[in-house]
Amino acid sequence: MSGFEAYLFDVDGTLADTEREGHLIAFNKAFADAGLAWHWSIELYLELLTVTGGKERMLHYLEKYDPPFAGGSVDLHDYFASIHAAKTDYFKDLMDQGSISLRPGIERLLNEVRQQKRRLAIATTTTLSNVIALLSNTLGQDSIEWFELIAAGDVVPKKKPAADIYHFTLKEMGLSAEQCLVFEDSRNGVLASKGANLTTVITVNDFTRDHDFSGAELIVSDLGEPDSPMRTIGGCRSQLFDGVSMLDVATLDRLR
Ligand code: XBP
Ligand code: MG
Repeated sequence: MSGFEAYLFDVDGTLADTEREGHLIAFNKAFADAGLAWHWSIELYLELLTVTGGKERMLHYLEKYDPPFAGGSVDLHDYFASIHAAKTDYFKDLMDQGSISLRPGIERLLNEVRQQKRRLAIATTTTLSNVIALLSNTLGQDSIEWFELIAAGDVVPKKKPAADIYHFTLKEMGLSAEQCLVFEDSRNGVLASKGANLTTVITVNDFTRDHDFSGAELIVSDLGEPDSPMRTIGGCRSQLFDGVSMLDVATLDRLR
């Protein structure tokens, strides 16, 4: 095959803008339920997002902003697990309410990739049930089967920016890095994908547009739609996309 055999998608910030209207709200609801005076503002959450993984993020927050609690007698691992489970339930509720839609071009590209018999997978730091909730509520229950693999959350020892989740995905799918194309949205994401020597397309969002995406082959506003052109922002091979207003399989194969 001359083009990419497999398309690997990150979830949060890439498939959909899930952080502000999903995860942040869910975290604050779970904190309130636990009687904690922790309320994460958007500004604080922007900083906390540098730490991937909800449980890891909560520990980072405590160690930095509430050291006495962090150093106290509570078994933080179990404590965070219970809060994170509540947060995940709230995230599902928000997805079930239809509060989040897919980013421009995602559904179009997923359908084209399937029509062209290319392989699909997800490689994400988020919890698996969050992925299921997002896909079910945006593309329908059957869409979960579109992805040969949904590599998520704690399935690997080290989360992004470590490359573990991408190495795991390549191994599980029996693919080489050259055969795959990655879609990400953040610095942690591009560090992880490039750590596995994967060709990477970045679609920026409000939370990540100022990140350092060094190493990404292509950086764009989004994937574009016929009636809503994308903007090319940069990337070491962006010159291949001069005049391109929408990313589809044929244009993306230029990166192969
Ligand atoms: C983004 C993350 C996740 C979410 C929260 O994942 O870092 O931790 O912010 O989800 P990605 P959890 O961009 O790799 O999809 O609370 O389930 O971790
Ligand atoms: Mg992301």
